[in-house]
Amino acid sequence: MSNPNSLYITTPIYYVNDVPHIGHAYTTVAADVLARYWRLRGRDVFFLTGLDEHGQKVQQAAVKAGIDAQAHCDRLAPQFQELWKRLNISHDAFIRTTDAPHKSAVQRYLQELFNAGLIYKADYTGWYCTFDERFWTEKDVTAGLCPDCKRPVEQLSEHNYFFKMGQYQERLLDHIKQHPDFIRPESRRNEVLGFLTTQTLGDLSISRPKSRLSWGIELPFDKDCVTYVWFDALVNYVSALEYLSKKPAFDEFWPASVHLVGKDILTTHAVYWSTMLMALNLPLPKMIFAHGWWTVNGEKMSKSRGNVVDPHKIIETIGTDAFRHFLFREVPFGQDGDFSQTTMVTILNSDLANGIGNLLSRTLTMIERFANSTIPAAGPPALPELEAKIAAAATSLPGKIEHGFRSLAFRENLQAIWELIGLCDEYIDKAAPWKLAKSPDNLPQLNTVLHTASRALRLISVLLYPYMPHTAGQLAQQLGLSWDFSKPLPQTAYEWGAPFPQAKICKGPGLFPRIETQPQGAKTVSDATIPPQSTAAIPTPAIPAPPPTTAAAPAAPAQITIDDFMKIQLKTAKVISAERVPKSEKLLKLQVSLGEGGEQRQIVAGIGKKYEPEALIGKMIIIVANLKPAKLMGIESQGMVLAAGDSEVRGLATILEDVDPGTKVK
Ligand code: ME8
Repeated sequence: MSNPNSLYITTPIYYVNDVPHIGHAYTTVAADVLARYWRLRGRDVFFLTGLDEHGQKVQQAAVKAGIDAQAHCDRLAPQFQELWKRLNISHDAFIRTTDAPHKSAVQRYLQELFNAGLIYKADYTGWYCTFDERFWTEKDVTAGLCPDCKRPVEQLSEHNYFFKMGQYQERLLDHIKQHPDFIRPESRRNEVLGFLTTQTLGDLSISRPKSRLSWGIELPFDKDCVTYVWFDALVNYVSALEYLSKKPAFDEFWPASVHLVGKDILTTHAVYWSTMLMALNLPLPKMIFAHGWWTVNGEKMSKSRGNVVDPHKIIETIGTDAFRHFLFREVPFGQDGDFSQTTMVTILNSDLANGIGNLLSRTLTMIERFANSTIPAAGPPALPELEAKIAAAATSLPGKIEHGFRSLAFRENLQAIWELIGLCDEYIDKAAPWKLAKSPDNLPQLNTVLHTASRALRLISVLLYPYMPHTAGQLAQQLGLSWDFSKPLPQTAYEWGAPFPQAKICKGPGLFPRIETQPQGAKTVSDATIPPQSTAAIPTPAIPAPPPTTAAAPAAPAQITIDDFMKIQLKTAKVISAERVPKSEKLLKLQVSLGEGGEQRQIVAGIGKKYEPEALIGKMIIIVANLKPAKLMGIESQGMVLAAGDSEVRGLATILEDVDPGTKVK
């Protein structure tokens, strides 16, 4: 790569045998997160994704759909492109292996290897698996089944062309040993090393007779054969640079900085592609990163099981940024992960609704109320120890994140960002700006708290951008910053101590609504799988059930029996967030938690004359937990807060001792 500022990121090119699912989305969003981070840092990024349109799988899918293979590809390609648009994927090029310039490039490389004597013709007999499109040797096959997919194999004999892959075994082994970052993560590197040290690398069959498979690129030296789909597909990484970039890009971007792939296709990349490049005298990519595999509720995702997760349905319910966040928040990149709606909802509620969403909303609400909607300059310390802790965390964070992106530690980066969010929450709780606001003497300290929280949010917005581009934009805009994330940001954006103009804030609606698992709340997550009979059509997104709008329960009689009383379920609940209901003096909208990992609720309570919303956060209150949901000023309330007083609230009911939220009260 001639230009050290250049960076070339690729995803696999996906087979167009069916609609895209969460696995395809995973690799593509990962590449997008990287691309966005480095572009914002000023690197010249080329990000390539696309489609693998030849081969048996695609031909079979076209036959099943009853249409010509090219028509089938043309029908499916927009579905991938549409999903990438919805997922905010910022690829620079989209390759389709049926593009004419790609086909010529493949033929040119084949001819070059043939002329160099690196491709030869021979007879071949072996056990063939149609599904995996590959031959197996006698020792691989047990009971007539493919060792990979366990489908029956058949014995086939045919003329074939072979690429002299075996002769590169030692060179490849040396390359892997000398370049510790070439195959990542370490466990995958060891797998490939283990294979190359214990087994003999054979030559690779790179042709298919047209009589068996016609849907492929014709061999330039034999009109009766097409090339093996992998020889065609892998070449995309270099052919795209020849015709899909705005300027001649081969010298600038090759070798690729990172090929992102799933663990299923590590061998084809680490062994086939590397040896092909050696034969072509081209440098090897700097890194091949094989990430893990998503299962669904512990099971392999497959069409026949009917559990293939449809990204469209998830986006419809929780939104693009929340989905992008979820993909990397829990599962370390490189390891397998299990998709479950419950985990997704728990992560989203705690990280987004109660985490970053709440931090922004409470900070801006206080700036509105106590600082005339302008971020104040910092005054003297309010809580010196916590302020020092925040400053230390925030100062080291950009460096940590950069290191994380170099090693593709997507999850660790999010963890570090959320540590800062947690520190800020703790800071606001302890500094209690709503108390400071009561006396003009405390105004300088109050300003420090508001300033520090805003400064942290500014940094968080930059660092979250690669994962959640839309949210980052909203954060910046609400903080009154005029940042343009489509261009590199100045270094000062990453510096904790950089000047912070006293900007006017622009508070908008909450960033993330809370998600319910049952259809009683604001938003629900419905089944996100693609039905097994799904065709190539874009699945219709699930529409969440509308929340019930039942009126409040009738007034209780003057005297009730113990049985009547036992019908009322009272519970302790912890206030997570609180804000005023617009245009109401009395109503506050509370989000309360009924315990670790447990339920959360929204309650609208008429306590706004007595309490400032900020003063309630973290308080343990008592609620009627089994009251039918009702709407107050158009906002759903899922319960009632117990308070003393008649028409005027005098105080909230609470428990003297320290009990867990969700504890029954009787
Ligand atoms: O293999 N979990 O295409 P493909 C995580 N055309 N990632 C998954 C996944 C899952 N359950 N399922 C799929 C091909 N993926 C070839 C590639 S490249 C020159 C040719 C992702 O449509 C993951 O990136 O089968 C995996 O490697 C890729 O999709 C396979 O896509």
